[in-house]
Amino acid sequence: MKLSAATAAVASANPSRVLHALVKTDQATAGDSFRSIYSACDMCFNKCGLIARVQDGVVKKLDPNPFSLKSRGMLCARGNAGVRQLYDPDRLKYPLLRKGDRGQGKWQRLTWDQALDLCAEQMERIGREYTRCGFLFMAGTDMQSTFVHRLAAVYGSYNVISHESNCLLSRNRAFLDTYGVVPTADVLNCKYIIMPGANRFEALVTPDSMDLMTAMQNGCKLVVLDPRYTKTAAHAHEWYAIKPGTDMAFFLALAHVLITEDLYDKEFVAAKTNGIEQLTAHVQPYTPDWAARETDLPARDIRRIARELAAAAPRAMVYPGRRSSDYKDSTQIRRSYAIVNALLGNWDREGGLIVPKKIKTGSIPFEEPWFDENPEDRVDAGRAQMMFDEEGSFKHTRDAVIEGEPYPIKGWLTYKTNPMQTGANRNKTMQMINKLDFMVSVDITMSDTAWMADLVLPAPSYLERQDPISAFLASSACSGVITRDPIVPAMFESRPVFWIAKELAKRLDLMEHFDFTIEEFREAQLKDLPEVAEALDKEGVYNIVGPSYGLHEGKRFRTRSGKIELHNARYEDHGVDPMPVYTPPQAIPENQFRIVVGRNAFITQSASTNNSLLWELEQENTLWIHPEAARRLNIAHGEKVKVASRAGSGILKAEVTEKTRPDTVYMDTVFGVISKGLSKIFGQGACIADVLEDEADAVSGNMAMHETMVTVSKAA
Ligand SMILES: Nc1nc2c(c(=O)[nH]1)N[C@H]1C(S)=C(S)[C@@H](COP(=O)(O)OP(=O)(O)OC[C@H]3O[C@@H](n4cnc5c(=O)[nH]c(N)nc54)[C@H](O)[C@@H]3O)O[C@H]1N2
Ligand SMILES: Nc1nc2c(c(=O)[nH]1)N[C@H]1C(S)=C(S)[C@@H](COP(=O)(O)OP(=O)(O)OC[C@H]3O[C@@H](n4cnc5c(=O)[nH]c(N)nc54)[C@H](O)[C@@H]3O)O[C@H]1N2
Ligand code: SF4
Ligand SMILES: [Mo]
Repeated sequence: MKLSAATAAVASANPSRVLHALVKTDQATAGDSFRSIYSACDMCFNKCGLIARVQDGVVKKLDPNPFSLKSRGMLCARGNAGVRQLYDPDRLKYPLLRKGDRGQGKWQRLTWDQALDLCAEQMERIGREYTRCGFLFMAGTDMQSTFVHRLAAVYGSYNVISHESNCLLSRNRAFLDTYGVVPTADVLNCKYIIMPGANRFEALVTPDSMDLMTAMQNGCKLVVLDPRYTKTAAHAHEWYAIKPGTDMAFFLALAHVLITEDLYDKEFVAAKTNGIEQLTAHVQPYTPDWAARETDLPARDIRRIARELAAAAPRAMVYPGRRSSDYKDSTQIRRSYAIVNALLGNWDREGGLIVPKKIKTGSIPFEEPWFDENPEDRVDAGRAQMMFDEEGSFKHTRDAVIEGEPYPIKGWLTYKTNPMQTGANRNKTMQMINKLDFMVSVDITMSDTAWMADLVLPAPSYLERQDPISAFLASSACSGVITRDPIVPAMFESRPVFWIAKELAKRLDLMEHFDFTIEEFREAQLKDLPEVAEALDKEGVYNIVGPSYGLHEGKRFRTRSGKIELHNARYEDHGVDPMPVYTPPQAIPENQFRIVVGRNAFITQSASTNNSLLWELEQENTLWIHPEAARRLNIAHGEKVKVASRAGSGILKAEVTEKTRPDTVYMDTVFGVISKGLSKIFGQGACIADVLEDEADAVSGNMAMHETMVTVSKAA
């Protein structure tokens, strides 16, 4: 805090000199064995800039890198706790082979040669017996995931999944199909933000989380829609505990008011959008009074908010949000956000939706070999109306593997992803795994997914790795480039996935595609970018400065009509409604609840509850239940309850709280682990993936995790 205050106070006088002095202060006083080394945090996907303070080869502390405009001198609680991820006694130390039944936890230590030979043999055999597409690759978000994708491509499988179909694909689908590109939000310069189903003060996204604070200090109004009273709701000017699954009704009603009261940006809409006539007719029935009945928001507030938004436009927005793995019609829900934004005319304007510049890095190209015997398409093809080919769908792939249709999948490699906790319906993930001949998992700890694998390979943490260069997009003139060099050497026998992929390629006769070092890869990436290389060296980050709005002026939108698609004719070709049509969410049966997913500021998805520093903040999860509901069920605060759905059940303590609607319950992720390798949290709380049913967004195939109804009862 002191550092950032001092930084802010003096940076304007002579930014560079002052910051360099701050970065180096400790080094001057601490002696020769002390080093300050730049890196990028990896406790979540934000890649905040950091400086590691190292004494005698030991990482003592992680500080924010004040040069990083994206993270603005911030390193959150999880970022600070990264030291304990590095020195976690639960780290995987050497390759392990399963002995005994799956999930029994009996392992045999292997040498790397034994482990890689076995893995390559299985890949070769499965490729031969089931075609190359019989092997599935799944990599989480990481700067080295590109090498897993490369291995899959040269091996010859197009069955590759990223984490995105459990995260934000339907949001991307909706905005891409409206604007031809997925924009970011210029939160910093905005004056009126509606934030539906996003939680920027707990689910941190840099710079948006910090920019929202600054914008609010500068007078920006924040309206939050969330069935839960989150920290973001607590700081908002207005919070509405909207009925889950009804946001589209609210936004269609906003569009109704903006159009019928002539409040929308007519000049902008005439020049840049397609389909205002159709939209005008379409939203006629969607009145605020109608929406009030659907959403539980008062009609007069819906009208007032529409008028206030219009008055603040174009510095007014519906925040596009992040995770959209929630409903079966999430693409259409997010389309309704995109359409209201278009009516406000905030596109490419200060305080609106923007598309910042991104640095184009080079690469070492490769050619994908052709395998005649491979099937026509991905295994999940055709299971959603408009799936992204490169991302696929975890939900649909898992179904396909269980069914063995349209063809069998028998091998699975997971890297830095933990679907046993993050894929809804854990029973189905187990069924999927039981269909496989061979599963290999690359992780830093014995995650629940690694626990189920045949072969577990230990990876170094982000503080021990050399990564490629990564160009990232962020809003408000702070996109940039960052990289990682090892702060300390890789511990134990851990090896980066680049090395693993290369060793497998060697054994599979594919070495021509991996004949380079990471240094050479980085050189290729930065070949035409000497200024980036220099900035990374001097300041640990390259920031793109200058305004990030007004960049699209005069350009054609990359959509069929060349304009913003209020009405999307391409959707009709795919059997998708060209404008969002509201269907009420399934009714909650009597004495049941809807369960929703969310985050707090000190847990990252499935990856940080066992961290000894963060564990001090939360040692088990609880079930949030409203006092009215608890009274009806005779459940006391702190009492153990059973939460059960058609998918499965869990037992955990009740947290009786007004922070959730009477018809909605909630629990944090990553407890109720099955892995005994996670020693701090094993045996604590319950696993929400056990309870969540696995519906999918019809258009994108994104997992839909908020469609589950549960019963809650006293645990026997
Ligand atoms: N601390 C922390 N920060 C993170 C992450 C993390 O794990 N931990 N993960 C990062 C990642 S990968 C992502 S994708 C982002 C996620 O960022 P967000 O999408 O902002 O985060 P979630 O917590 O998933 O927010 C969803 C919110 O929607 C609410 N909700 C549920 N149903 C409805 C509904 O029908 N309508 C409305 N209006 N609201 C609803 C939930 O109660 C929840 O509070 O966060 C990123 N930042
Ligand atoms: N129940 C539930 N499900 C969810 C969500 C939720 O909040 N709750 N959120 C959804 C969202 S938005 C997302 S983005 C996805 C994310 O889901 P995943 O892609 O599964 O990502 P994480 O949960 O972060 O899991 C990361 C895994 O990588 C390991 N790991 C961490 N660092 C390293 C490393 O440096 N190297 C290697 N090899 N492994 C490492 C961790 O131990 C962990 O097992 O989950 C989705 N599913
Ligand atoms: S938000 Fe926190 S955990 Fe995520 S990268 Fe930034 S500092 Fe690390
Ligand atoms: Mo995510």
